Amino acid sequence: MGRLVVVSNRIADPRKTASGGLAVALGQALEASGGLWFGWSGKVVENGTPGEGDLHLQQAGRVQLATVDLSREDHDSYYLGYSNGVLWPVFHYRLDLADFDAGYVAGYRRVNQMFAHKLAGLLQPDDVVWVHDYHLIPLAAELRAMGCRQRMGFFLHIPLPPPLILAAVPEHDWLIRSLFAYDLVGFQSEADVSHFARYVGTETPADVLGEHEFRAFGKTLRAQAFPIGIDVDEFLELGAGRESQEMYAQMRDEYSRRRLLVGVERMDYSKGLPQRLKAFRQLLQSYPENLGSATLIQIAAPSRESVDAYAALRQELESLCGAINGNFGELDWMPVRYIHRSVARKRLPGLYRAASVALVTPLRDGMNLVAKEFVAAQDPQDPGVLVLSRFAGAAEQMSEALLVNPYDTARTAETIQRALQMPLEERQRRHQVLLAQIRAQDVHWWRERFLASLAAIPAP
Ligand code: ADQ
Repeated sequence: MGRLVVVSNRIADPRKTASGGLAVALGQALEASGGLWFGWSGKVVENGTPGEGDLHLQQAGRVQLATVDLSREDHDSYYLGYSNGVLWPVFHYRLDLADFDAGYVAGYRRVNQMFAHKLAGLLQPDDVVWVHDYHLIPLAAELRAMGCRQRMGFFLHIPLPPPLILAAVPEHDWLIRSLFAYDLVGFQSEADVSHFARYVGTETPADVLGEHEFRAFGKTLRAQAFPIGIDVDEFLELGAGRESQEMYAQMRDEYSRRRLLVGVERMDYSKGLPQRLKAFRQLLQSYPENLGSATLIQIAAPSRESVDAYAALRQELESLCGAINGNFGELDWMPVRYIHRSVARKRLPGLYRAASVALVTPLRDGMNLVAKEFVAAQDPQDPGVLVLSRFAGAAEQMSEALLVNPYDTARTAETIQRALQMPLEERQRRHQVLLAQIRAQDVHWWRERFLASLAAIPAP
């Protein structure tokens, strides 16, 4: 196989631990092939010309990093507008939050064209191109239009909704047609693959050639589930580090007389935060033995704050947390500690390990890596319990977690109570199965399976 070229909206320097498991895993593959990582620089040029941006090249070991600046107008239409104001909500089944402003798609297309143009000049004939996520769906089609014949794969990190939800996007046929410019399209879960197959079966003239093969628009496409994992060893190493140990000791100390529950995410309406807080409130009401004891640490890192729906969510959360603390709190006990900041990655394993229960209850999630990180961080002798939404992609693999419907407040509260009461033996047994599972299907397995499938497809 030739050089690997990874394209994603944001790129990360794979040598920095702050970047996380995905960057490390992709970085390793790039190192091995002496590859190229291409994406937006993160810089917005006020008064810049739409469709134009400077290209920056930088060497990081054997990996070349190539980034492009965006003009304000491009950033607002491609990134905030179409990617995060249309595709993100619709793909998470939230048609009510989508803003189908016609100007956004023009910017989305323009930036994909510009990226394709800049990238085409850097490609070598035997490169293998791996494009990531919803920001870049039409990239391969633009590259093909410029004559690029390299093997190209696409991985969608977020869910693909059922056909009739997808069809609400005015440009849905263009988006799916664009996917046929790739040779391989990867989804997080079998549910996503089945939505794709149903969409293609009902909305396009495609022939289904086999379980994972579709032919339409003069092109054959393979579409399959590749559930993403974490780098378990990297996470264990972080857990053994000083920062994580300190975090653990500090939490254990401070909460020695309490039961700790933890939630960690980006502040996003897909993560089910208000529903979770309501379930926690119900827990305190229905099972008063938790009063003065159960403490939920909810970390919600700021995210996409200039998109309107996010500001409304923040207000709702702050008022819910305030009401729970006001109604149930005591001078020496606050039921919810809500923190609107991110936690340093090096400290995360210590926080997870100090918790008796993790609440990972998104309304929809492509995969959800926090669920897997929580399992990796536990002490196998005395592990915490994972309460996981059945609507996270991770639920397909992690059936030994306690699965919940986050919309069902009463049953979720009941399940949290069950998690808090679970006997040691059952906790150990469930943890052992979950750990073996996330180890077997880790981020390296994910990357190798995707790239092997892509390599197995005959070059176009
Ligand atoms: P995200 O929606 O960002 O990712 P997730 O997979 O849960 O969701 O988290 C990604 C990483 O961010 C994890 O490593 C986690 O530890 C870290 N993180 C999240 N909140 C944090 C916080 N407050 N402080 C510090 N670190 C935090 C998208 C999709 C997911 C999919 C991933 C990967 O939405 O469904 O699992 O991509 O494909």
